[in-house]
Amino acid sequence: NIGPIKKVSLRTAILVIFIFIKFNISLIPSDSYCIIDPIEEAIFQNPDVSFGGHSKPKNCTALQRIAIIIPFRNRETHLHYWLFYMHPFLQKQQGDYGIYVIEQHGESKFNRAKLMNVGYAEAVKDYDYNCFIFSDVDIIPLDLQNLYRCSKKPKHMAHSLDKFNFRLPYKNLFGGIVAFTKEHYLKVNGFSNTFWGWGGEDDELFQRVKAAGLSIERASSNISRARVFKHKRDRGNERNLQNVHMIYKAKSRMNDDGLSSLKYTVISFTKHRLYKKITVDIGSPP
Ligand code: BGN
Repeated sequence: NIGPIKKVSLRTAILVIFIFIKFNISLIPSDSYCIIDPIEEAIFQNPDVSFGGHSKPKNCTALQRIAIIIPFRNRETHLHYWLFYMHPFLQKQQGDYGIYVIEQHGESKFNRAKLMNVGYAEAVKDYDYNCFIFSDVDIIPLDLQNLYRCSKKPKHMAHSLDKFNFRLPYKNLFGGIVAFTKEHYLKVNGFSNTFWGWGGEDDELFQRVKAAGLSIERASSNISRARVFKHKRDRGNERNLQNVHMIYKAKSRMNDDGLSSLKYTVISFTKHRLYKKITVDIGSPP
């Protein structure tokens, strides 16, 4: 049996709680817990990453020195989320790694594969890397057991994607994230430089691997589960079906089209807190 005063204060308390919930009012100042931009949070949470985006284990010497190459244009938000998620992930894996964001300058059609080659060429000048991981900016691994390392064979690291219901859509898929030792990347002469627009360059790389007498490996599909950030098709990266005919000519083309024929001009090379960004002019389709 509660008295009339207690009844009134109980009603007031319920009313106040109702108003707070209804109008989304909080007593905590909003910017004390909101992430305004994940890059700020990523910088704050990764003090051990050196300026320019390099990190290595403190108490041991890693056998692999890993360059992570990300082809890029107009995807700042994705990059910030990628860095936010991946720096802690790579440090937990005790990687000796550096992040290279290779930005295509200008408006001509996007050439993902050529940007990968530029990333390789620039990274080897920067540090004694012996492993190269070529990754899209919008793919995040979901399992820490998916090791960002090179193997004895070129490795496909993104074959179990949420956008394909975690199934391999076709047997030869070799897109998203792949890892090559220096020796193997040189052996296949890198990617082709001639795939402008979306699609096929990864299929052609798979054919290069085969033509070089190598085969690929994949981790078990539950370990390599990965998430792809949703996005619309980028302007300047429309599907290019003219590329299709080149895929199966990889064997005859690979010695003349790739690292050995790579030409580009560096527009800028900027060290950011958590990565290096190299903006390059890679020309335009013929
Ligand atoms: C394929 C693309 C790949 C891409 C995968 C997954 C082509 C070549 C013409 C058939 N291949 O269709 O580049 O990684 O889809 O999205 O477009």
